[in-house]
Amino acid sequence: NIIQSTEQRISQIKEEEEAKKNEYIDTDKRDIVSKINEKKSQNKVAVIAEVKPASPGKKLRDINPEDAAFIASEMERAGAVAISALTEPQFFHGSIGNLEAVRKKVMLPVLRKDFIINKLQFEEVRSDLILLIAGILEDHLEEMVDIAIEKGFEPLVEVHNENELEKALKTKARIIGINNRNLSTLEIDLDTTLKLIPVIKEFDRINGSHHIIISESGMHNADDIRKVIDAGADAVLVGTSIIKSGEIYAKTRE
Ligand code: IGP
Repeated sequence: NIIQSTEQRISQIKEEEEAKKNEYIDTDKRDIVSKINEKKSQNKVAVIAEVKPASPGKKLRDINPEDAAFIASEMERAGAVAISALTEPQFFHGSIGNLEAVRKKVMLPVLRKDFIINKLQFEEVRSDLILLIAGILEDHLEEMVDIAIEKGFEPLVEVHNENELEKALKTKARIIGINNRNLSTLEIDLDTTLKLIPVIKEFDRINGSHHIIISESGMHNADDIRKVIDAGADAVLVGTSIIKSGEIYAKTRE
């Protein structure tokens, strides 16, 4: 009857809604997962390069939007799979303007690196990926991941220990970042990546899922990178050592 057929129409609307929700991941031109897979298929290391003016207590160099755009385009030319742009102003000297300039200039996916604690921050600026730190969001993590996805961001959930990782694995995020730097002591330990990867692999094996694993922070040479890649990381995120190398930065105006 007419009510039944109307209900059918309604369930179709619901299905279409669901399909739309998942659509951005598959149709987004700036999909980091395909970028990473492309690199891996060429037997190359996938590097997410970070435009990083400073870290707490350590100024690296001033980066205005014009510099940020230039630096990012050099990173793209050098083969980075994505650009991470710091937008936190106080401790990392980042800016929304830097991210906007970067995303205008390059074709790569852009990760917003900031301390996201309130959903209003999603409205501030468009990025392809957004960092969500499990250790800060705690019980709000799952909700924030859902909102990020709904708003069209690819969440990158950052963890530093097994407890945070377990929470991350319960969310819909498909990208996990393992931060080798302890955010409270600032100490670096690459073994953090080596310790947590098997936990993710085991979870994926049991659940038939597939997470993308990114090892973040504290890598300064090829040996460091080899260590985390051999352990099973799909990509690395590097900031400081690119900036310090001066290769790209030397070309920007002083
Ligand atoms: C880059 P490094 O050691 O290469 O500069 O690290 C990146 O991992 C680091 O900047 C970072 C970060 C963060 C910054 C990782 N997680 C969270 C701000 C907020």
